[in-house]
Amino acid sequence: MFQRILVANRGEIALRVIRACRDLGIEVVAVFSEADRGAPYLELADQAICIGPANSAESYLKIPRIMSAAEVGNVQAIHPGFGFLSENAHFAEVCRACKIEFIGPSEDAMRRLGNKNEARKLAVKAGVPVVPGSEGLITSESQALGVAHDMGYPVLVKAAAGGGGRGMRVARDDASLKTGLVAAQQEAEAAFKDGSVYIEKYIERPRHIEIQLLGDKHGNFVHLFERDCSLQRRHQKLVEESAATNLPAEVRQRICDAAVRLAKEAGYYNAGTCEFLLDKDNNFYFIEVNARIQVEHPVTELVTGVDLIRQQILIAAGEKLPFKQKDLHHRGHAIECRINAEDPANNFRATPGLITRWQAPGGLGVRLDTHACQGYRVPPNYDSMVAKLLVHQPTRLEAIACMKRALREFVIEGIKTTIPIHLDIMSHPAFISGNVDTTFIERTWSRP
Ligand code: MV4
Repeated sequence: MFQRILVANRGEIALRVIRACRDLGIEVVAVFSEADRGAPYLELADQAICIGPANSAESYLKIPRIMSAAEVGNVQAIHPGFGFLSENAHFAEVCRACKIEFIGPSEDAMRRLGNKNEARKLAVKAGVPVVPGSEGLITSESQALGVAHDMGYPVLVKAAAGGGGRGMRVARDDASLKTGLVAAQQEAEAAFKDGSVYIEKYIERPRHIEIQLLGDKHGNFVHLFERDCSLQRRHQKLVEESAATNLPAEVRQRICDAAVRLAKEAGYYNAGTCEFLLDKDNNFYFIEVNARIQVEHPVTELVTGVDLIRQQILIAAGEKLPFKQKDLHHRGHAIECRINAEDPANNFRATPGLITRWQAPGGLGVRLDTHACQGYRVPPNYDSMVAKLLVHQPTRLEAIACMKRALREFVIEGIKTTIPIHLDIMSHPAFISGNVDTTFIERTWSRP
């Protein structure tokens, strides 16, 4: 087992990993940029090392700086958290070259799954349903038109290297396909230095269902059920929950089985998530794999009782999964609201600054994952998430009621936050009935 781990991240997830290490009796080294110097969570690490300026390209994303800190800190493993270097196969490769364990999947699995067209091919091979689409990459306009005419409009042009909705264009006719193809290619080239695209049938108003997976290095896999992450705005998730509402047990079982098949086919290990679109007829289609721990992992921790970060560390150390599929049970209902330093009344403009008052909610079934507190200054340089508020209750309606209570208890002053829109969402009839999809937020809270 590792004696000492470095956390190559910041904020809430850095604190989450620090805690998991403490629980395991593992020493932990934190890193910080100038913008995070003096942040309270750094005091919970055994050592904290400055890795550069506020700009993440010069600190949290700078591999030589992280590796130097790992050397100075004398660690045997690095946990990358999410974002930053978490899905960077080259970083994993550098870790291996330095004989430091990367706490995540193999470089090989990351490379193959990082390309969505490759991941799609792997899914087909594993017998996992994918959205009908082009067989491989699109190399010409005439080919694109041919695929679209065969499938029928609307179609979606997607960047193979894409993610987070970048390099995607919907086309509803030949004209918009021609312009969308070029636009998607250019956007992908600029964002990922890889302009390759493919085409899928466009699924209107899908739900976003994802399956949490764990695999060890001995070929054992389990799923930890689903999360419904349909409530998002501009590809930023706002609310996640488990179980997914109105999802027939038989469909749920088939999605979970499909996700495990894909993980096996990919030779995957550590934590990962398989993303699916669910159409209005409950057909599901694989879209991509997230080869990292995700922001919303605590939703799954609440309903399964499994500490996912602890499992990540144990898997990286070569241990076998301590449970089998039949040992895992889904209990109750969990909801997560992401509390961001953003003003929902002002087009979600970022609102960094000093938190002058912070009164955290609590009580049975309430979990708050945060690195912030009264007197903490939210830096303007990073993601605006300041807390994840979660509830776990026997039923969905009880969870919604508890979330409303917790949101009302939560006092944050000095900065505007997304708490008000979460209260509106929790009170919205469409949300309460589970009648939502990935377009709900933008349809309901669009600017006049
Ligand atoms: C789609 C789609 C509809 N049809 N693919 C968005 C980012 C990437 N993860 C995949 N995405 C989508 N792919 C087809 N064939 C709609 C989306 C989509 C979406 C997916 C999940 C969560 C939120 C979304 C918001 C807008 C579009």
